[in-house]
Amino acid sequence: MIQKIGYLILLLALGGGCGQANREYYVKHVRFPEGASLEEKIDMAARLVPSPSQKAWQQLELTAFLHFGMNTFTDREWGDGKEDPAWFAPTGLDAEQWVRTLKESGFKMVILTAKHHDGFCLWPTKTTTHSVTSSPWKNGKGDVVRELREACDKHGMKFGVYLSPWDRNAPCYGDSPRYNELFVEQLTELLTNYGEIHEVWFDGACAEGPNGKKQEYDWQTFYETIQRLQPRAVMAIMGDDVRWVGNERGLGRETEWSATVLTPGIYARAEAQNSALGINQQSQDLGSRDIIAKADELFWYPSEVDVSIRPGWFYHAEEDDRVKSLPELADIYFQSVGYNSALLLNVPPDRRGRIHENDSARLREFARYLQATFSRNHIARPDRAWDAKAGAAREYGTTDTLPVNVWMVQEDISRGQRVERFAVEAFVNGQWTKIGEGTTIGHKRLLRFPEIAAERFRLTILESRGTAHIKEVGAFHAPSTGTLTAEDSWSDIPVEELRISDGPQGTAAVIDGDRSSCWQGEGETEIILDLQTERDITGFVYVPPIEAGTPGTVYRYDCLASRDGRTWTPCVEDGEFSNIMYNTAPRRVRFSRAQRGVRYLKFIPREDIQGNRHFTINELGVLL
Ligand code: FUL
Repeated sequence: MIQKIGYLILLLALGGGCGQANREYYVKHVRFPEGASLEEKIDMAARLVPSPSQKAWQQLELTAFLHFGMNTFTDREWGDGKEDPAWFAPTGLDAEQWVRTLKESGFKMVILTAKHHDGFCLWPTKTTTHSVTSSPWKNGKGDVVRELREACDKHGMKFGVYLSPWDRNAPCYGDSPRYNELFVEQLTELLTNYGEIHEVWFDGACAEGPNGKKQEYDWQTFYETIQRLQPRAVMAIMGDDVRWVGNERGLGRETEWSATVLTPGIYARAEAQNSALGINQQSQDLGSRDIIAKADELFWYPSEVDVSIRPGWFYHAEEDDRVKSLPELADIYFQSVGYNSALLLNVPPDRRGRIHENDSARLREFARYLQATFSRNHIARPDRAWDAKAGAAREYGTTDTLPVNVWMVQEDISRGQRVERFAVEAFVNGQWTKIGEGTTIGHKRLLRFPEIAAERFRLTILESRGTAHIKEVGAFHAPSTGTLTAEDSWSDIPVEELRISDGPQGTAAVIDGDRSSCWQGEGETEIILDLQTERDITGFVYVPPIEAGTPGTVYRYDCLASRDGRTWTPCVEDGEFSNIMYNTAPRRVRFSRAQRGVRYLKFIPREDIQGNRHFTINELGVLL
């Protein structure tokens, strides 16, 4: 049987007052003693915690899937393994462009389909000639896995591999022991020669081989190979670290328990146990009291939501206009990350070997949307830890009374997932008004509700499995996705409504809504935007040149606001666009205090990234 850290019981001496009868924590797995009462089971369930790798993985939240391979060139979703390796011919493969694009969009890890079901290997494996080695790409000397690894190292991105157990090319597939050996060899190459691997992704597809026999995978050995070579990697889907959410639509469960009764598919007992409970990966209830009452064991097995940005997993030119819209991506985010799941968003490189312009433009919008929403938490002291018993409530003050429409709450999952039901209220016009309620929390729960401006919020833990440990809360303002679809969405005030009140010649280029045109100038310069009417503003945006490291990219600056164009109030102290040399995403700067009744906004570049007074400004914008 598979032995794992999950079978260890971690004994933690906690300080008093946590309210649990027993202070043991169970890492990854707990088996209930025979005859345990529901109360005992629930108490144990509350003390089930993730392994360190699972916890680190849950904190990543955003991972990108890269489906790329033979299917990219055959226009198929599943190849049959009979493809000619000569068809694999990217014309300008640029793994760095993939990683840069994804990094700028907030992704923390990428997972590449090193081998899909067609058996074509994207690295020069010794196990088969059905690989890049037999393709014309780089005269057979190419290695996609290595190029991506290097790009990931350069840009500080974590790296994972998808290796399909189902192989429609390998002649020994179906001859179980022989194919298992080949598969372990492939796994060994990937986990030995490419540095640290953070996630190993196996789907469960399984079929008959050319001999007509159904392949039986040796999960135990696959598992041990990963443990031996990459002990910190999580094993996903056909693994016991990360659970498939159950659909490819980007839709998590509103009630999502990481502590679940679903036995991972790699365990021999999985089928019998799961069918006895009447559950599978699609079931809605995988962790309620009712289902725990019937179960013998529980797993920390958090959910991953995999979905493609396009209709297919692989690139198809005919889908260039069917890239998911910003509202769709925003919904996916709230229904995955916001539902205690990690989001694995697929962005398939095209036949050049680049992320297509339509996908990268959409990813930039998505990143701007997330940045606009989450860069400003309106709660004062949001990370005050709180040990909450069922029925307990805590009030949170705000930093301002600007409208918000998103509530965030996180449990300290290193002390278990416990909250079963909670409510959020806002104090408006002298009374508490309920703005939302939810069930589970776990690593993160986001609630959306109509805009509300309040001085205080109140979180009530209505039901919990013992004392819940609330780690952090937040109140945010998500802009309307409808207004963010255009490339000019770096400014909350449409650029057409802005004017240049004063500035050197050519400064109109900074409000023309076109990122490719810019203003360039030398020395002491002031650019004054006229908002045309008095507005309450919360920040401004500087859009630098697209190319990283362009001389003139502003590094130090001042920004001042005025009602009349004569008296100026500084909005930012020692303005500095940190790290702008390497990250050229538009800089959205939020002021420490909202500025009321602003008609004019003055931007003064002081120094560029090379210490010179030569400046390039592509666009400026205003944040409301
Ligand atoms: C499935 C595969 O069959 C699809 O082609 C895709 O790779 C998806 C993520 O996993 O099992």
